[in-house]
Amino acid sequence: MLPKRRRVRAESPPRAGASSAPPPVRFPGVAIYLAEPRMGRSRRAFLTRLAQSKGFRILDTYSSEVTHVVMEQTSAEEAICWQKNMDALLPGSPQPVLLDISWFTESMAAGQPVPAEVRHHLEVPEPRKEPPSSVTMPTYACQRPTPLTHHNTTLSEALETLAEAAGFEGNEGRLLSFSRAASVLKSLPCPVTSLSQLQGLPLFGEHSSRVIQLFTQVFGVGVKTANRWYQEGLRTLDELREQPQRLTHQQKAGLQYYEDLSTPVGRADAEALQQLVAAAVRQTLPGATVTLTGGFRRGKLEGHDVDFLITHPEEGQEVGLLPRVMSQLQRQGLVLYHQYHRSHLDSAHLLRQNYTMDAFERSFCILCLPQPPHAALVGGLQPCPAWRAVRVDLVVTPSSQFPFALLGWTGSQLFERELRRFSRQEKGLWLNSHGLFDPERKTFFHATSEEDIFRLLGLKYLPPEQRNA
Ligand code: DCP
Ligand code: MG
Repeated sequence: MLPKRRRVRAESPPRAGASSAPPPVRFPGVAIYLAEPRMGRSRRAFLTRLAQSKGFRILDTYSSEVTHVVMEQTSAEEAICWQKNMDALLPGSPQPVLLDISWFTESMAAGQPVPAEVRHHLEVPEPRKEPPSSVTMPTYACQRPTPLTHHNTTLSEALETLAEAAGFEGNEGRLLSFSRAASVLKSLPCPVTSLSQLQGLPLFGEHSSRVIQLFTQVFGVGVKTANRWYQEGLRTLDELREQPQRLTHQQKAGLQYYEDLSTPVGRADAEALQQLVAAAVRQTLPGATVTLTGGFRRGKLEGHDVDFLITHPEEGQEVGLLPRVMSQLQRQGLVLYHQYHRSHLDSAHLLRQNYTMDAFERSFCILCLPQPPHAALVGGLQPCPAWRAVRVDLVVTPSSQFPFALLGWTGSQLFERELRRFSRQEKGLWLNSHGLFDPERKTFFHATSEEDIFRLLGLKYLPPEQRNA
């Protein structure tokens, strides 16, 4: 996950402008990495120059070449934790010895590497007994658990911001690299302790990306449209409101309910919506079921919308269901906006690989969710709002495709991408929200659960809470 830029820098001498190159390496079998957490950058630079002057090879970046890691004022536990993270970032690399600074100073005094004795070692024996699988990081996010709460929130959020910025610049490659790097951090068993591991990441933050970001927060506005508006001189949402002729129906609704739609939806609201939708669905077609998917199924407490999957155990019963459900919700006064997409369930769609949308019957809507009166505010000065607007996606699937749709709509988005990439590259199979296809035999696989699909792909089952890649 370390960016190229940092690797390049690592090859330059430790002090820019140093007048002479370091003396030749006298001990080619020893490559030392000075781990920074407790050392500080200037001391590390000083020790680097000292060691180089004596013919030691010091690596500025941690890599598979490192044979000796030296730490200062670091406990054995911290050292092991650091090592686990490094192993996860460089899976399969040989393990260097973890040594206290005393080994380094004695070696400097001796003018050569002294034998590493027990008193120099930082390792504690227990973690060494763990099976190797606990410290390796499989390549694909679908091969490793990614919990919702993890040890590296600050760093993963920073990387996700960079991913988002790359997305705004239209740079899909960088967006994916940053998203994958953030996801690796989420899977690490311990916190990353040295920020220097993330040095060299390009920064952003120009005015244009902020405005474009603001516009894309309006429901129905993508990066291209936001960018065009910026080029045309628009800068604020009020300026947009003054130009309704520019806006589609969807964008008008997005602006009208902007405040509510930019306020996260809580789990209680998602559950209340499930009740409303399930009642409308049952009333329209007895026996039909409504499943909460998306981030809430992965255990998130908040989301930008609420995603539901609707099906009926008897295949075919679900056809044409959604318009009737929408009419029912409309009669109850719950629909503020909706956009209906009829199903395109023909085989050509089922085989499409790089689709951005699946072919299910679907409704993008903004629903009006009645809010329970807030006890603390009753009789108070502030009237509590009687309702709030919520973005809701309703998707209908035939029961034979339900497990694939459930897997596809549970996310996270990166997890889905990785799952499809894994299927294609490692198994030669095409996966989407409709099915799993073998292009050689030209056959679809049958599955009755998500577990079946993981099995068909040769993957260990990961429950939704571990798909927060
Ligand atoms: N999905 C996908 N590809 C898309 C759109 C959606 O794979 N182009 C899947 C993955 C998502 C899920 O559908 O996790 C739901 O989409 P959301 O955009 O609602 O994402 P989340 O529910 O995960 O996030 P949030 O909590 O912000 O709603
Ligand atoms: Mg969602």
